[in-house]
Amino acid sequence: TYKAVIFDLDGVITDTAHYHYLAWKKLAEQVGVPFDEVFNERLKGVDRMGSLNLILAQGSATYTEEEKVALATQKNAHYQELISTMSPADLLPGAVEALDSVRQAGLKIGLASVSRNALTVLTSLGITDKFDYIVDASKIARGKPDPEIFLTAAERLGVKPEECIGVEDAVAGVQSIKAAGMYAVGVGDPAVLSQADQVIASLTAFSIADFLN
Ligand code: B16
Ligand code: MG
Repeated sequence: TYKAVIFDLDGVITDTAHYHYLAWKKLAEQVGVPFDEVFNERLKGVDRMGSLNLILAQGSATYTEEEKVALATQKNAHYQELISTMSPADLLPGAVEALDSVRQAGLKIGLASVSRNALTVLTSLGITDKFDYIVDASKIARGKPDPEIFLTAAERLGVKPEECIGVEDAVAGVQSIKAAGMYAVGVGDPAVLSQADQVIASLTAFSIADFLN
């Protein structure tokens, strides 16, 4: 029996994934490395410094730790500018309905986002109080694909990993859910998210009834 659903934020509940893409693209152009939507898939669900390292590895230049922190800070400033006008209108189709249906079915709801901007985004979307527990980057040591973030959410919700359903749009995120021993619902392209137990195109197709017995 499933007792909780743990949602990713970026790319599942709202399309900040696109804003991350735009901010990284600007940075990639600035440092002169190639960057496109295909490469961007590899950054989804990966934390800020991890993403920067993947981008810089596309070029031959080397950077000091200090220079890297400056670049990451610059990307984040641009990202924050892009998300500053977000509102409930930026909720992806089916997101609120999915959260409310899980609540109605009596299951707990967790959030597992490696974004340090997660709380700001949730506040702008007006959905912070829909979650029983929120795990963001400040609460964990290892990002996705490590299972730590999903395992922490389960533990704080008071449920076992095998009683959880994880919902993710990123390859690294699906890997994190599976490594945690949970059922993985992928949101997006089945070819990209082949490691998920089930793939849906968007949360409008999420049906908690399928998991109840
Ligand atoms: P920040 P999620 C992740 O959020 C994004 O998918 C990923 O692209 C981003 O680099 C990461 O957050 C860090 O975000 O720079 O705001 O700390 O998908 O786990 O909700
Ligand atoms: Mg995501």
